[in-house]
Amino acid sequence: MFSFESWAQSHRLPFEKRLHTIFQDRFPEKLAEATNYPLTTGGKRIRPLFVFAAAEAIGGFSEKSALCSALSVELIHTYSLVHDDLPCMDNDDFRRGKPTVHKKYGEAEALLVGDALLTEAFTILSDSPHLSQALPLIGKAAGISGMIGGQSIDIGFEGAIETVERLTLLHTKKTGALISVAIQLGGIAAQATPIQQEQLETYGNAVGLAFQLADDLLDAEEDQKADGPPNFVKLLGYQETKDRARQCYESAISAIQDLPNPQALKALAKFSIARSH
Ligand code: GRG
Repeated sequence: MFSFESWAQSHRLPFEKRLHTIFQDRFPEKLAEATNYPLTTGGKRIRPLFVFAAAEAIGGFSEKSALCSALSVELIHTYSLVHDDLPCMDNDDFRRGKPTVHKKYGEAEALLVGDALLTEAFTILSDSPHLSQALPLIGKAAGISGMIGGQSIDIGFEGAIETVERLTLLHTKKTGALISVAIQLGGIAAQATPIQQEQLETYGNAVGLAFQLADDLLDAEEDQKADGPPNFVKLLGYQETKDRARQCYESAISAIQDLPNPQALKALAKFSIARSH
C-alpha cells in the first residue's frame, strides 16, 4: 500500500542533501552562511514534492529536470518568506519557530539573502535539460503576474480587499501560482502530453487554492484577530471556507484521475487541506 510519509521522506532526503550544498563554501562567506540559514530551518518542502509527484504521475521523467525545477521553486519560495518577514512587510520575528533572517543577521543582510536566493534559483534552473520550457513558466509564476503581483494586492497597493473574488485573486497569485508551476514543471520533466499538462494545471490551480483555504482555517483555529488582514474565514465563515477547501480538493483529484500514476499527487492534495501547520 502507498505510504505518503515514506514516499515524501524518500524524496525529501536526497533533495535536502543537494539543497544544503548550494551555498556551501561560497564567497562572500557571511552572506553564504546567512543565505543557507533559511534553507536549514525546516519547511515542509511541499513545492518540491509537487514537482516529483507530478513527474511520477506521468512517468518516465528526467531526474535532472525534476531536481533543477524542485530546487529552483524551493529557493524562490524561501526568498519570498525572507522578504515577507521583513519589517517593511509583515515584520515577523520568528518563522518555523526560529528567528527570522533579519532578526538573526540584520535587515539589509536579509534583503540580500532574498536576492541571492532568487537569483540562484535561475542559475540552478539553467542546468535543466528542459530550461526553455521551464524558464518562462517559472518567471511568470514568480513575477508580477504571479507571486509578486499577489503580494502587491496583499499589502494594499492595489486597493482594499473587500470581496471573496479579490481575495481569491490575491491567493491565486501569491500562493497558488508557485504551487501550480511546481506541478507543471513536474509534467515538463516527464514531457507530458498537452492534455496531461492541462490536467496537471487544473489540479495545480485547485490544490493551490485549497492550500490557502486550509491556511486560513488553521489561522482561524489559532487566533481570530478582527483587525488582522482579510482572509477567507472572515469573509465566508469557517464552515463555508472548509466546504470550499473540500470542493477544491475534489476538483483536484478528479482532474488527475486518468494520469498513469496519480497516487502521490492524490496524497499531496489530501495533505494540503488536512495539514496541521
Ligand atoms: C515578499 C516577494 C514577496 C512575496 C511574498 C508567498 C509570499 C509572498 C509570502 C509568504 C508568506 C505567506 C504566509 C504566504 C501564504 C502562503 C503560505 C502558507 C506560505 C507558507 O508556505 P509553506 O506552508 O511554508 O509551504 P514552509 O515553512 O513549509 O516552507
